[in-house]
Amino acid sequence: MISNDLQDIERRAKEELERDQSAAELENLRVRFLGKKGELTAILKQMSTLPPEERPVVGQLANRIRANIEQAISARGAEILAISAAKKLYDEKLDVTLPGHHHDLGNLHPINSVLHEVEEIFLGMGFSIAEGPEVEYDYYNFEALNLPPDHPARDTQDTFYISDKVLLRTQTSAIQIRVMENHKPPIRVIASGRVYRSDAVDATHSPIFNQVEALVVDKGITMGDLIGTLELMMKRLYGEDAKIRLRPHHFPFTEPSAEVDIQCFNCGGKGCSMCKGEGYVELLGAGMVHPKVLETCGIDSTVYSGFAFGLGLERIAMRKYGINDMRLLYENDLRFLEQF
Ligand code: 2NL
Repeated sequence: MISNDLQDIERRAKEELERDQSAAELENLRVRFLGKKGELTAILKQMSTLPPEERPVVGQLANRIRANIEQAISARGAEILAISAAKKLYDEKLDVTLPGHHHDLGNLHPINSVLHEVEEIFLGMGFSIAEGPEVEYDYYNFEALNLPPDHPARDTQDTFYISDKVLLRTQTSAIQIRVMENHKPPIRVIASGRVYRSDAVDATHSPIFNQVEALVVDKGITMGDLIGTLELMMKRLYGEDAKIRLRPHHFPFTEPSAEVDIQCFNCGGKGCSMCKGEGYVELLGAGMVHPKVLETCGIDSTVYSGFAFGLGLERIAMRKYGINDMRLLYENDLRFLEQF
């Protein structure tokens, strides 16, 4: 019976509608039941097999069922839309009263922060920054710096040799030699980086440490320029009250040479336990560039003169921040590093 088939279609369509969850599923259902190739159309095609008097009745029934199904689909469509809108609202709800996420901010390592300070001071005086290799030729590290092959500072006890001619640089001076080789005076550079010495680790020694060196070469450079530059640097680093003194010393690459001390902050020069009764604390080594070093780099020492000094960043950082054991600087313990 066609009319039974029609009612069966309506019943199944409504049943399926209840299960459908999305607009796409609904459209699929509409096509299957009401589309040109759908079930309802297929049944209407059988109308011609009916006796003529039954056709209008079945036709009306078919139209009513089509209208019912269409109406049910659009009602279900509205329902699905409302459900998905409600779900979206729920999913996207934002609680503006929740506390924010906390991100820990990193900060500079005390060695880097002192390095940046020194760099800023010298950039402000028109210096450039030079770099060089940590694996270096013996020539740049020693020979060009007036350290002959039998000099005690080249002792294998202190230097990590890689081969006869190659080593881990023991001082950043090697960088400055390369600068003098490649540039004509006037020269104003600072060079910094890791240097290596075969030292045992203790509170004031490490086989790897960091140096900064400054080098100035020009006509008429004197000891006065060296002292003025050192005083300015120390006042910037430690405050206007910083007082320095120079003691005669010896380095093979400078003549004259000096060790530079800073007056003890704790006792103001009277002598206390912090400066071991000295009133001063050693900070760095300095001097006028040895004429032999200038000549080796192709600079005429009768026309040009220069000064140089070198300092250990660890020592400066330890003084500045009151750190009493160098090892703390290398252990990367956050409880320590977060204090700076
Ligand atoms: C220290 C302090 C120093 C220099 C480094 C230097 C560099 C050139 C020429 C001459 Cl290219 N001197 N650097 C000078 C004096 C001291 O370092 O205690 N070193 C062992």
